[in-house]
Amino acid sequence: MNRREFLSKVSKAAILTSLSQLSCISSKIDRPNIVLVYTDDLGYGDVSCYGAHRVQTPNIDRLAREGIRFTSAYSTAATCTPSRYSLLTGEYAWRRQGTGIAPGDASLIIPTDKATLPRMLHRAGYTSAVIGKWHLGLGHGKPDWNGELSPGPLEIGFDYCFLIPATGDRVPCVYVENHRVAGLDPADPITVSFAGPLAGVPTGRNFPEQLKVGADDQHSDTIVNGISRIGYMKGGESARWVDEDMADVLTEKARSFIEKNRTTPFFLYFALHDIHVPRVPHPRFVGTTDMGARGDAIVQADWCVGEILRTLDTLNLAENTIFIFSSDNGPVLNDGYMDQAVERVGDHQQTGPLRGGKYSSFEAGTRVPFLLRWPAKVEPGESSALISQVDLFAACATLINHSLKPEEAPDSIDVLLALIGQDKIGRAHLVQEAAGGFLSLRLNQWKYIAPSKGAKYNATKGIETGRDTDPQLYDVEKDIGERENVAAENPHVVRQMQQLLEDIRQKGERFVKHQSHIDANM
Ligand code: NG6
Ligand code: CA
Repeated sequence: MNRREFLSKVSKAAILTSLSQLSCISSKIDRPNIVLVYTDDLGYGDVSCYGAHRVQTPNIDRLAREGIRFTSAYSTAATCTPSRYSLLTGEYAWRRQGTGIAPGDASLIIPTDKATLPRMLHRAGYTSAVIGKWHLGLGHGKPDWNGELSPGPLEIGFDYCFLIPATGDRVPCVYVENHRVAGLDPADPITVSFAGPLAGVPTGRNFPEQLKVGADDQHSDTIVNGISRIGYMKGGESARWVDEDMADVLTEKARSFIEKNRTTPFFLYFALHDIHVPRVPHPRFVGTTDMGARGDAIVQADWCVGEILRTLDTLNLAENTIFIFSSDNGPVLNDGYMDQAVERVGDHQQTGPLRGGKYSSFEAGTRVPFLLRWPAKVEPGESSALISQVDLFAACATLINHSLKPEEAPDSIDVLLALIGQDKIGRAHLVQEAAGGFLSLRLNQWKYIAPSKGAKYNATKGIETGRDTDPQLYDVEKDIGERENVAAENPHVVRQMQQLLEDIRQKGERFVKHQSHIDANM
């Protein structure tokens, strides 16, 4: 039975049974801990439980074995900032200006009075932390790297943060702990510039012989730890991170947060740097694959997952902890550094069977690995339910018995039953955002890509953008690789999807009538 037939057969009785099961679930559970390990740029085919064979990811695979492996789960966007914005607010990022890839000196993008997932959980008694990559801006105006970095995560509801402020490839290359740059010596203040070079500071452009890894022009500004970055910085020597130690530093912070908060319900948003560029894994992971730094960074990410699993086991917390593993967008091999990712990829399929990649409108931009383990409630298995990361907000609301107000999380659908394996359908539809804000829509077996101008292929990244001046329609159930555009044969489907996308632009997904049928007469 395909998705459409199934939907038409779902009876009222079945829905009622699910609802009563759910109320039974929420009455019996004591608020479970929630751990979200969010990898960066990890593709659908990059881990062994999704088909990779040139890299082994035993810890991530353990989550798949002991939990549910989702095959139709999506980030809301094909780049980092908008995906993270949606995850934390329950709102599609394209509704808000300024949510594209954030510059290294962006101010906080999430308004402090907005409903957020950590704030909702905080009100329900959770202690929450974001550890790792932030990339949602800090402060009002330009961040004051030598002073109070506020507002930031703590002003949108987190209780603790330890951050890579933007990305590993952007300055300033320092960690931020709560409101301050960690380990900063006031006698050696930080200067940051994205406008132009700083006098006396070597860049990759001028001193290529100082580099551990070659880079393209955009990544050829200030050299920190032998790696040139986007942007210029000076000072702050004692606070600078060492890329090779980043996974260890972040994992230790995550472990200690869990240990400290073992007796209260906690929400840990652990946003790994891996496998974003620059890929500079610790020497103990170098050479663990034959794919170069990108493969070795996947092994390192798997190690991070293993450490968190081990911590939960040791503290006897695993049983009532919801452990979610996913990625913020799809994969890219060449994202600015000459780290052999392209040369050594061989037959590894970072996108699995999907077309496109990071930045793209095609499926590989946003369809990502998604695993959920919750030993107390969830039977292991596999699910093709359609879910989006924007849904975690509404699902968590149900979990803690919070009813969403109309202005809260407008695009978040309560897919809790799908997440725990009791509903195989999930959402009826979802919107996908490619780099540049181009939108696509999934509905049943269909994927509609709205027409747009621009290059179809990004030669530097080696990725098909998915752009076309004609509408594109793919039947991703029969044609997961989006090879055959069937828009011309199905004009009524295209019309209906255009209309639905327009409706969703006007109002949040929660307020749009869920359409699970294509009307042949439209
Ligand atoms: C791009 C960078 C890329 C990466 C990306 C953000 C250039 C040419 N490319 O602008 O290297 O940093 O931003 O990636 O500057 S993301 O995963 O955080 O969205
Ligand atoms: Ca990313």
